[in-house]
Amino acid sequence: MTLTVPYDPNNIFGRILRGEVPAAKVWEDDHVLAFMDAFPQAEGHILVISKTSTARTLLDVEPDVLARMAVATRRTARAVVKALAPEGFLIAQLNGAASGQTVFHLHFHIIPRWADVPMKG
Ligand code: DGP
Repeated sequence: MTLTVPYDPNNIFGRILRGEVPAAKVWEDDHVLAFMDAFPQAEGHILVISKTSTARTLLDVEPDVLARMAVATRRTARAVVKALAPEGFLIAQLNGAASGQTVFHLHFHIIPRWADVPMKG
């Protein structure tokens, strides 16, 4: 996979980080922000992003940033499991337009799952 698109600071997550676009924040520290997905595929769908990195995909993220994101993703998933008691949860992370990625600021999806509830869109 070739990354041909430079990081665009005006991508929607960059705008959320600068406070230009509102978001329903669920957890943050100095490095990572977790917030509700505006187009949820299931109840409790959350996105986890780095506040400091301009990585677009898993391939260009710095290892220390990736580690912080992974820990924050697990922390947030634990909170979602406690709050919503799903039967499972899906961690998704898309790389490149061909995979369906639409926002080129690296992010992890946390999507609660119930066996008898199909995922939306
Ligand atoms: P992806 O397809 O992996 O690039 O996921 C991008 C996600 O971002 C998608 O699930 C919808 C979400 N999204 C797009 N615009 C906004 C927005 O303005 N606010 C929030 N909270 N989420 C958004």
